[in-house]
Amino acid sequence: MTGEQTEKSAEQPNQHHKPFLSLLTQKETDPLPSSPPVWMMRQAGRYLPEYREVRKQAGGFLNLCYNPELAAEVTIQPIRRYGFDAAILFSDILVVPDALGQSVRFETGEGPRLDPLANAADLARLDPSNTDKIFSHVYETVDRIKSELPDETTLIGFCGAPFTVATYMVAGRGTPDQAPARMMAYRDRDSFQKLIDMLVDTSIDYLRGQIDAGAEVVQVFDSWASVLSDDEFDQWCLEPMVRICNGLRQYHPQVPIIGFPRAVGPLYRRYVEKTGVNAVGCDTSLPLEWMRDELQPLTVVQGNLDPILLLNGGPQLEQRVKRIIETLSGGRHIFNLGHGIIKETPPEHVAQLVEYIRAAAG
Ligand code: 1CP
Repeated sequence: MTGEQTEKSAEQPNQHHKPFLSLLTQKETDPLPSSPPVWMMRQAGRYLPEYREVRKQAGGFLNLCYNPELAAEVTIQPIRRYGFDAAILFSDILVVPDALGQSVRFETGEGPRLDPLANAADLARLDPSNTDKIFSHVYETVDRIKSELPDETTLIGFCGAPFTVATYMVAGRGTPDQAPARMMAYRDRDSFQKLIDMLVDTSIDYLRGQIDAGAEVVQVFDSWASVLSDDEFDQWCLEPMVRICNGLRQYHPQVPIIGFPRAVGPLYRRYVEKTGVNAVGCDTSLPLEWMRDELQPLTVVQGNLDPILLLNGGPQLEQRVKRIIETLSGGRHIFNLGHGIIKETPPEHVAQLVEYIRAAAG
């Protein structure tokens, strides 16, 4: 055995027990698993009665995010129920602005609220030097999850991509088209660039901390990338993601990175080529044949079942699961939704989905 092989097996114990991690780290020519590994975006959440129970106990949503015992519990709930191949850390992308000093509130029945960032003076009040006070709760959660998770389950850490996080920081809330951040990017390019740069550096630190605490894969959510023109996409989404990937790989070259530039259509290809992400999250609108022909030769594809179809259930769900698996089974594929699970989804539909996936692959 060569020195290199010895080192690799010492670094990655149990990897052969972890179908999700194996798929992300194997060579393109290695044999494929008999069925695609599966997990679901927002798999821990309000559609599960056991989540709602813990959420009540925790008080506010951020209290849940910063309580390692409870956050670990809700992370593991969907694994117990469904045996997904991966668990995703329970937290939120808005922990980052909270850690930078732009405090975040979640009001009941409404989305997140922050004091909007309007100009250079607001930006100057952010403090990137003191984020560990908040991040350490998350790292403790990761450590706890790791000790409680079954050996075969991979733990995913995550953060929001700089542009998506910036849209909430500038508007102070979710909006239908995230116009406030797009306006700031045109009107005060220097300030917006400073904000993105701060988020790039903080995201690298934060993901690095999650990996040091035990995350085995990371996903970067760019849920709002699709509101930008192609040139703006290059500047605010692509280039920052290249810096995050390069920055992280300096410390953790072996840890797979999944990018999710939601709904960017043909720009997906450029994103994969330029960032070198180990897998790409595909939204529901991306044609399966296009994913197969344009993306799968370059990277692992993840997706892309319509969350509304999962909410609906029934024979159409089964047919679509079959078609997704048949179309993508010639290459590397992780089964997932095209976006987060909807909170009204009956938990039985999710159990059925997992059955369909395993049956479709035979
Ligand atoms: O009341 C509650 O319990 C709050 C609902 C909730 C949950 C369950 C929020 C508020 N965040 C989360 C958890 C969460 N958020 C996870 C946990 C892990 C898992 O997937 O199981 C993750 C990965 C996120 C990521 C996230 N938060 C994104 C990116 C992914 C996506 O869905 O596009 C975004 C945009 C957010 C912001 C956010 N947090 C919460 C809400 C309701 C929103 C959207 C706000 C809006 O745009 O109006």
